[in-house]
Amino acid sequence: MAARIAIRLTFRSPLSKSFSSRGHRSFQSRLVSTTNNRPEFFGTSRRFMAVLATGCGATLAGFVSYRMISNNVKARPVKDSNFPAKKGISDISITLYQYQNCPFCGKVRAFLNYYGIKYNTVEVSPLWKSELSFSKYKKVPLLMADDTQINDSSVIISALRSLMVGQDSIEQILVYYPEITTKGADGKEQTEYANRYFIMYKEAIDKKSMEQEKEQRKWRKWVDNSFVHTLSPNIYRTASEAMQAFEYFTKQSNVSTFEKYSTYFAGPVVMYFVGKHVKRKHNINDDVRQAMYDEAEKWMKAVGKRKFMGGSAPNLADLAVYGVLSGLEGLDTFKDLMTHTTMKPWYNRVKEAVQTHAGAC
Ligand SMILES: N[C@@H](CCC(=O)N[C@@H](CS)C(=O)NCC(=O)O)C(=O)O
Repeated sequence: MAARIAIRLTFRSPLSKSFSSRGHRSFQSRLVSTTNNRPEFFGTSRRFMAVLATGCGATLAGFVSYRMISNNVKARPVKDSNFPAKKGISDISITLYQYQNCPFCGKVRAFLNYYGIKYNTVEVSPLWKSELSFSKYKKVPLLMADDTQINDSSVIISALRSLMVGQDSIEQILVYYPEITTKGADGKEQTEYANRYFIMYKEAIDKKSMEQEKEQRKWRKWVDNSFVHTLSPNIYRTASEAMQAFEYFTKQSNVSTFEKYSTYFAGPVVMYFVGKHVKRKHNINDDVRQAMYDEAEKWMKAVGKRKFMGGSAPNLADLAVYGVLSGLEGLDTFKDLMTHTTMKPWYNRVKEAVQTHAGAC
């Protein structure tokens, strides 16, 4: 693939120009301990690895070395002590910038609610996005942890979970999820985050936990790369479903009356075509309902006889699947999914766990 690659590490305030060599070394040893020395390439997508391998022309024997990344960004090593001391998750002020019905935002809310983490939300206006004027990144969800900005739902979840299980500060943790910008053959910039599905443990974990982590990563990735893409072609499958979704979403979102009525006819039409575009782009079967049911049953088969994929309690994959669906509850798509698949009892169990903050300690 003729791709040009630029690796850009995004450092968040207050360390915007700093980089910790020690932090990165311990990061590598942590990867080894969580992957049992198997070259799982940080859990990043094959496409990303292919781009890296081609673009850099480098042999990637297991993982991208700190040296390679730091050479690209000409990083200036700093001591770990340059990072602020760790604050516990409950001592951090968390603000989630979101659209109420965005599936990726639903994922983050499911995570925060399940663990009983306090947070504020800012509902972003989908047309003007004036609430994101401070940020170069213009997608939601975007999360502020005190003054530190975190982009991308899966990075947000992995970083916050790492904070809960480790001893590093959030600023230190974010070094482990570098932002990587690639330019594809079509000339468009794409942003990836290395390790986005990895939880960074401070201590080695046992073999059983390692297997559970691997399964969790696999299905979190499936939510982002497969399952979520079967949803919008269903939500906007027909003109009347597109209208229903538009009505339902605008009722819950930060759309002014003016915005609502100025887009009243255009909105559903645009979304109808967006649904078709997503269907084509992700090569989804013409019977989009069936395609969604099939994916849902794949998930249920993976859960098997367990109460949750996580066993007696939901893991991050359970929360992710629940999260992307939770914003659709008022729609025909959701009702059909619950009626025509075996998902409902599992869905209700996760919903109960999330609503009662069952993961709070
Ligand atoms: N990979 C990102 C995807 C986020 C995403 O695509 N969000 C959509 C809303 S659902 C968005 O902000 N799109 C840009 C827009 O609305 O202009 C994540 O997981 O957070």
